[in-house]
Amino acid sequence: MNISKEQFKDDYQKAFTNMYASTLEGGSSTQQYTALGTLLRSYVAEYWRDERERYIKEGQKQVFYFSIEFLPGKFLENNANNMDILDIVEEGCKELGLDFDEITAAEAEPAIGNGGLGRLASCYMDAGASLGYPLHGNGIRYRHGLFRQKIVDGYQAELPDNWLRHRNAWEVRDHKSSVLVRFGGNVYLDGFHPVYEDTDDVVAVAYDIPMIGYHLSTVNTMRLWSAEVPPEEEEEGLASKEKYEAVDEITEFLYPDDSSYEGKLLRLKQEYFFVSAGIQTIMKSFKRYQISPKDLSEKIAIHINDTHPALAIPELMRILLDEEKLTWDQAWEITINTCAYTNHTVLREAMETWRCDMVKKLIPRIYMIIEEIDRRYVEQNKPIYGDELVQSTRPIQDDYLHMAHLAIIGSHSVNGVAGLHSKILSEDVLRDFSEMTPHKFNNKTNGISQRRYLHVANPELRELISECIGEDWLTNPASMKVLLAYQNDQSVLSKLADIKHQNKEKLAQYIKENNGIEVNTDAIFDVLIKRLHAYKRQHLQLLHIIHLYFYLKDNPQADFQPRVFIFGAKAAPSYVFAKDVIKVINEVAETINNDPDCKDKLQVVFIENYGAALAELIIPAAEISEQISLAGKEASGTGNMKMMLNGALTMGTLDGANVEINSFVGDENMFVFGLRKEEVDRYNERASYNSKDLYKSDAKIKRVVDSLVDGTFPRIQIEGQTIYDHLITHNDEYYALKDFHSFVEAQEKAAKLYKNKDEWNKKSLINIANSGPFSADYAVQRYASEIWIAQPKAMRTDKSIVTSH
Ligand code: 475
Repeated sequence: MNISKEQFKDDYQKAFTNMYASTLEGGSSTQQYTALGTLLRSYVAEYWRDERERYIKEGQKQVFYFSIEFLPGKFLENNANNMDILDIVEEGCKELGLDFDEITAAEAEPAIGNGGLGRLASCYMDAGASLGYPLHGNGIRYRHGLFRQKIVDGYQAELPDNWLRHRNAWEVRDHKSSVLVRFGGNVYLDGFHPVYEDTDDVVAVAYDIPMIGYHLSTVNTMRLWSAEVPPEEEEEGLASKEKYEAVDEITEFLYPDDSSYEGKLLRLKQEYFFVSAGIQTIMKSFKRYQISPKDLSEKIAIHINDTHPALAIPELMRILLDEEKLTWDQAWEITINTCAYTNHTVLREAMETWRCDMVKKLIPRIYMIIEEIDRRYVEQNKPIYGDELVQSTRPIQDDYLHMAHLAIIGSHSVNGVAGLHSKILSEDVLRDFSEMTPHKFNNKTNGISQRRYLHVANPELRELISECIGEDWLTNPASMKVLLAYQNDQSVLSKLADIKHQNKEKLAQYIKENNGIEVNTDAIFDVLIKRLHAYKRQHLQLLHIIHLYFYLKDNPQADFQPRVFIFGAKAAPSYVFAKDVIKVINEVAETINNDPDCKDKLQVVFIENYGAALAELIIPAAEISEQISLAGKEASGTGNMKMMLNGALTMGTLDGANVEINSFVGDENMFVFGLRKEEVDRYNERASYNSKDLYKSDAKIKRVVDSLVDGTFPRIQIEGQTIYDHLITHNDEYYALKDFHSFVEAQEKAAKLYKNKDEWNKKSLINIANSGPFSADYAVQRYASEIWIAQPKAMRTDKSIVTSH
């Protein structure tokens, strides 16, 4: 958008005074942020409204991305960047005597997602709007996001995250779009008409956040629902204290489990709540514009992000049957053609199943419909596919509802999130389904926002790339490949190294302030940031660090490549192994960081409260990107793409999207180690891996593992035993010991390479140049053209929008 700096400054001062009846300079940084966010939102408000109306007027197909989690990260800088006014805002603030960094720091991060799944949804929102697709989010406005992590005595402590304390400058409460969601009670059919008795009603209130595309291509909506007591009940004094509490609870907090699942009633309530609100709203708007429900699948697509929103399928059926009075067959065909499902994990513990009696009691009409889906599924498919296949794939089995089965049966598309993952789905985890309906199965490798993770997070690198290859790559990331022409250009490589060094300095400053550790910024910054989970194998890195520590103790004079190991990870509060790994990392860090033999050579830092905001500080400083899950377990990973984009070299197994990264950059530009997926399968099939034997016969491994329990790290308590037991007593489920030597070797190779700065920088540049295909823009285009069958709008050529300012 076009706005002068003077105009902006004037607007900002006025906006502040309107809001707080005081002067901008005297405000707190939180107030300054809130006024600024509100002002920027007001700049796009009319355009946002116009775009919503245009979508309806033009009858363009709309896509609704249903996700129980989003992880948008902070909005301010990203939105200003997409509005092309980041410079003006930054300079304007400076001229007004304000500290822009403090203002951005004051923004509370909406931690309404756990990790990869939620962040992916937000990258897709950004890409959708940037490309001009009508792609809207539908989710939950949790009043408390994921807990804040504090490290106390080396242990993780969980504190509440009250991110809405100072209100959210970007959201608009739209109470007129409220809908009623019904729980409980009795339902019976009067003919074909359902009669509800004694239901417990909840109002879903919409909070809309603008999703602002790059160069303001379009503004879409992320709609988050909040639960409230129905106003009628309130006005007539019918709502008890218990009712208020029960309603409040629905959107009170986000379940803090990543890639795992617990069959809690409240979670099921959350799932139906946001799905029902979203589907009802979509259908209502159709009625308003007199679109026939029979045309539904030509006008909208509903995307089911993992199984959590799979109740969208029976909810859509409910409305088509009970309210639109379609026949079952008509409704079912429309539903399948409208819905598509993405799977994000193959871990057994993450597969949702619900006890049928629970579903029946909470949402009786929906359960009736699911039973009918199940009955017809068996009836229609048994004669074609035989009993065995049908029994293994039906939604209801042994009194449990299998959400993935429901999602697959009720969708026209099922996709995994990286090549290997999609292959595992169709050949193994979901093989029976893919045998029956192979046409539904496809792959959509994940993508990331290069705008957030490069343009905004690493502006110096963005500049350098543009200096070299012009600006085309900003909207056409694949053309970053042109950078390859500079792989031997010493001046470019040395600028690249300088930028990395500056980013390391910035991170080092943060570490100094928050951890009290002065890290050596000439050392390799080796980064492992992601949720803590045994399959992601943070404990393998821990074993590696202990190995290096022993090496340094044994050889204090050795020529050792200095390294700073950086961890960031939250553990689910009830996940004992994960929490114990955090404690042990912190205690190993304590010992190593205080040992003079390790000074400036080996340092270990655990950054507290890792999340979307900190990622933007850490990723630009990363030199080694650790992606060390056991092959076959990590569906895709997206941190791997973000760090590659910022010039880190991947240290990885051939898992998830590492496989694709490897196919782009080749073995010589990353460090591949560890068992291949087929090898893991073979060990598992034959049960031929015995970690205890390996431990006993391998002195190096034994020494490292023993150090967890023998007092080498004096402040480790029982937590060392937990890891020891996992590795030795319980046979090392994720093959950390089996992969240990291969990992150490790859790490030695990296250390050696780092000594040759030119070579390292060249490989870093090659990684950046090859990261274009991982842009979320391409991923969204593939979803749009192959699954949603949706078109982007014709792009405007001018970049101005009209505001009343
Ligand atoms: C994968 N979360 C990454 C990322 O596709 C992948 C599951 C159950 C309950 C709560 N959260 C979950 C996930 O399964 C999840 O985050 N999966 C992740 O999705 C995006 O890149 O490999 O682990």
